[in-house]
Amino acid sequence: MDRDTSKQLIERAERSIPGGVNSPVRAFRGVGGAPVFFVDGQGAWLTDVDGNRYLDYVGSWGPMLQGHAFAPVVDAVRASARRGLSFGAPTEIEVRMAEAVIARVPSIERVRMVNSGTEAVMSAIRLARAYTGRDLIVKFGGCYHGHADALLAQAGSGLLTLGLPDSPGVPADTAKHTLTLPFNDAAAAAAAFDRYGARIATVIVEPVAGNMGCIPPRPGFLEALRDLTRAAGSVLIFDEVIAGFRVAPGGAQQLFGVTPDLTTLGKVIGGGLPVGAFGGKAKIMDRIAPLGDVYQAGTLSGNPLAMSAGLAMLQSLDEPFYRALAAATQRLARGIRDLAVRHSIPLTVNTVCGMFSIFFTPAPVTHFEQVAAADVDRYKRFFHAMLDRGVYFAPSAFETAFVSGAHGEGEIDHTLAAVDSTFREMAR
Ligand code: KE4
Repeated sequence: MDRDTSKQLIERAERSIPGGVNSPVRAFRGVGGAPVFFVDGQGAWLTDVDGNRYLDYVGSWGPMLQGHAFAPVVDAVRASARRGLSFGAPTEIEVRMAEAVIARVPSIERVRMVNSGTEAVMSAIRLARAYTGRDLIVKFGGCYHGHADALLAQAGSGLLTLGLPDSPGVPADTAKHTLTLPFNDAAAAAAAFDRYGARIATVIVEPVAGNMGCIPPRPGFLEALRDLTRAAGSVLIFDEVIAGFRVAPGGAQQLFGVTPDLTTLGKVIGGGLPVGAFGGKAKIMDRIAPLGDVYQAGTLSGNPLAMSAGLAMLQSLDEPFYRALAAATQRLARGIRDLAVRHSIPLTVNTVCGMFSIFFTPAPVTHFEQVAAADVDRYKRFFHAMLDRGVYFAPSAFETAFVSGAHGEGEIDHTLAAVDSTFREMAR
């Protein structure tokens, strides 16, 4: 495939944007080669600046649950834009959007709109610390919650040693309030509460991990976090920026039947426009300004244009949609597993409704150490071979692939034919 225009564009972009991209993962550093510049998306398909077409499994990292240029969203945005884009004042559509979120997510009684998942998480953490009067937060290795300082902390030297900065610019004084534990390890969480319980403000978890590839919660893990936080008076935050509205109408908390105190949302909720949200029990959320004393604000939070996109997206999602999404994803995963056996390529495919990941390892993948043991070089070969066959997976072995409502039988067949050809090449 000729991608010369993309190659020219990244060289030009690097002269004005750090790394030539506005978010690091887009730079293809995880797979090598030059990133592809896209110019158009329709349904499950993308077209790059050289006119090449690709079947898209990135979906803008999750938002494009109904595929690209989804007509109800595009039409809603057009109609809204004609009446002005943002007023910095209350609008009725913000109320309708809040009501739509509350109607869908079991634990949310009050919700505040923001402009990104990072902002949602940053705000929820501040609220949980204020509500409990505590500073310590618990997160899990391999989970990503945006780039707020408090969440850019890595595990200390020992399992229960407090955090170290995970990026320059994050003060040690900030990172030391963050404890990072192994995902899916209820015993480690219990040990942390034994040692720090009364100091723990909140536990934040991706109820379905999506930032180390797709990893479902082990049976009992989320329930253990719910019991531990309730007993210690800590706030349980489900970061559903990926899982929210993707794995079930009410997100992972509905799918797995565990109710958090706060939930953070993003991606799907904006239908492709910049929207994040945090919400939960009224007794906690009512601490947020101006009703309460915990400050949080945003110039474009809840702007009518983004709300029109998000509301049109949410209104398009019903039970039959999720059944079809899960069925398409399962058919694709079964096909990939069968082809891997035919071509003697050891791999594991994890799926949760419309999200899946391929790990080039024969072992089950339930936590980060097993992800790290997978063959990343094989993923890189897979990525580029599929890209050359017109199928666009995440340019990183540590991300999740997304199926959309626009991935029909033909798209799944096209993908499996490309996988067959790719595995045949890889097996040589
Ligand atoms: P944003 O600030 O990027 O909107 O959201 C941060 C965030 C929070 N929580 C979870 C569970 C997330 O997955 C994310 C963002 N996800 C990454 C990749 N999975 C977005 C892609 C990127 O960083 O460019």
